[in-house]
Amino acid sequence: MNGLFITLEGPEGAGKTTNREYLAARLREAGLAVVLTREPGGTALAERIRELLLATASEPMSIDTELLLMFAARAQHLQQVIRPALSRGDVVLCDRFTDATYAYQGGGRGIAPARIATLEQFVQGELRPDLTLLFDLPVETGLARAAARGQLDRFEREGRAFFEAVRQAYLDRAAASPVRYRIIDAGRPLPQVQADLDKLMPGLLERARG
Ligand code: Z5A
Repeated sequence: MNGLFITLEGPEGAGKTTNREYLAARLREAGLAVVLTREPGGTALAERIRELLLATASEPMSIDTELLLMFAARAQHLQQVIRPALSRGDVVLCDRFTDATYAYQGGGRGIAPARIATLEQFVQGELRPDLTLLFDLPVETGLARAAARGQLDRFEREGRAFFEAVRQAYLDRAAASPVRYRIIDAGRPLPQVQADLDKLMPGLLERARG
């Protein structure tokens, strides 16, 4: 695979969606082909799985169902979008990927990382992101931003302890893989966050052009 696989991660309201648009625009200005996508979702079928995952239903979803649906959506997304784009040599900018599973289903729900790793290997084989941008911010700041948007989805209704565990799981993973991760302080005003992204651009361009 010749492309560059970049994932954007972080807790609620971290600004992943806002900043992936910014980053995509900068990379396209530089002449690169960029595929902008997200998880769970990214294909018609995977977006239907996303709806199941985010909706609050009358029947509680078991944590194993949640885990398996995340990977079901990911399998479809990999086959339809991510692997073909990387084979073409494109830059794939993906809003959340398997680090989110380790953070939410692992840190948040308490599923053992080894079980997640088994599914990761089954669904992805050796494919892992080349670079992961972790937008980190205090839980209360992120929740306030998410709340300001209006209706909360099934995850956003979780309590503060859940989101603290998610944030910590992300930080632990970043500490364990410092080469793959860049931690961005996302609690600052947007221009400062985007100034950090600008500083990453020369390195990204070099890697994307091989
Ligand atoms: N999930 C999971 O459990 N396991 C998995 O494996 C995967 C996902 C892949 C949906 O993800 C849910 O799926 C998610 C985890 C779970 N849980 N939740 N909730 P999602 O990525 O679609 O949903 P999200 O995390 O809730 O996204 P978000 O809240 O939209 O956050 P964001 O994309 O990082 O932020 P944003 O939309 O760019 O910004 C939020 C608001 O803040 C918006 O009004 C911005 O204008 C504002 N903003 C952004 N940056 C700033 C700064 N720097 N200052 C001030 N205001 C800002």
